[in-house]
Amino acid sequence: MNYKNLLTNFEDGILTVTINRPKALNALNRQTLDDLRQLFEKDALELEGLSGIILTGAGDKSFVAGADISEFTGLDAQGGLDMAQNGHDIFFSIERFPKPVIAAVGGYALGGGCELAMSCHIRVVSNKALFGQPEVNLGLIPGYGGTQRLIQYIGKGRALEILMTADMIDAQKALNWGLANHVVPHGEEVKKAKEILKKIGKKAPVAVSKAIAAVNAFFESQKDGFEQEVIEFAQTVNTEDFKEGASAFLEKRKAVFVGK
Ligand code: DAK
Repeated sequence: MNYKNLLTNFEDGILTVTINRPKALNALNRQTLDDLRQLFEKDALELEGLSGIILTGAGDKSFVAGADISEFTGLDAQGGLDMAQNGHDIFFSIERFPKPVIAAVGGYALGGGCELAMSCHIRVVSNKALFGQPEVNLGLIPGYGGTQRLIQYIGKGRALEILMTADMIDAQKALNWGLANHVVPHGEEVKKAKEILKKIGKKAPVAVSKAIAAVNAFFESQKDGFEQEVIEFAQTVNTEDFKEGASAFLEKRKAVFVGK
C-alpha cells in the first residue's frame, strides 16, 4: 500500500489508516481524497485477513480540519459539481465498506472532516474532539454529504442549528447527541477503536457485512430497508458460518468462523 498522504499499519487483522498532513491539520486535498479512494475502493477490499479499519489523523490536534481551503480558489459551478460528486462517491465507498470502519477522532473534525467521520460506521472520540460544519463561514454549505448525514445522527433541528451557526460540538455533546459512540481520554481513541474491532473480529464476517448493508439501506431512497433486511438475512442463512454458529451454540462451545 503506497499513498502520498496516508500512513497505514496492518496488524492483527486491523488496518490503521492515518491521514498525514499535520501541518495543514490533515485537511483533505485532492491527493488525500485520491488516496482514500484507492484504499477503500481497491486496496482494502483486496487485503487478505482484514477484519476492520481505523481512520485517524496525524498529530495531536486534529482528525481532519475540513476540505483544503487552499484548493477552493478558482472553483466554478462545474468544478464544484465535480468535486462534490467525487467526494460523495468516496464517502459512500467508506459507508458501504463491507467491514467495520471506525473513525478515531482526537481533535478537530470540521467540515469535510466531520463529513468523513460521519461516513464511518462508528466514531470513538477523545475528550478534546470538536465537531462542526463551518462552511457558512466560507459562503458554502457542506459538499460531501454533511447536510444529510448530520440529520441522521443528531436530528433536523440540531443539524440546522449547527449548519447555520457554524458552532462547534464538543465531545460530550457529540456523545449526548448520538454523533459519537464513545468518549475516551485524549490519546486513547485508537486503542478503544482497536478493542471494538477485536470484538467484532470474533463475530461471523459475512453477518457483520450484511448488518452494515441492511442498516445503510434505511437511508438509501431507492431501497426499502425492510426488504433489504430480508435479502441480507437470507444470504447469511446460506453461509457456513451460520451452520457453525448454530452448532457451536447447541454443542456449548465457541464458534470458529471462516468468513464463508
Ligand atoms: N484547509 C487548509 N489549511 C488548513 C485548514 C483547511 N481546512 N485548516 C487549517 N489549515 C492550516 C492553517 O492554514 C495553518 O497553516 P499555516 O498557516 O501554518 O501554513 C495550519 O493548518 C494550522 O492552522 P491554524 O494556525 O489555523 O491552527 P489553530 O489551532 O489556530 O486553529 C482551526 C485551528 C481548526 C480552528 C483553524 O485552523 C480553522 O478554523 N481551520 C479551518 C476550518 C474550516 O473552516 N474548515 C473548512 C470547513 S469547509 C465542497 C465539498 C466539500 C466542502 C466544500 C466544498 N465542494 C464539493 C465544492 C467542504 C468544506 C469544508 O470542509
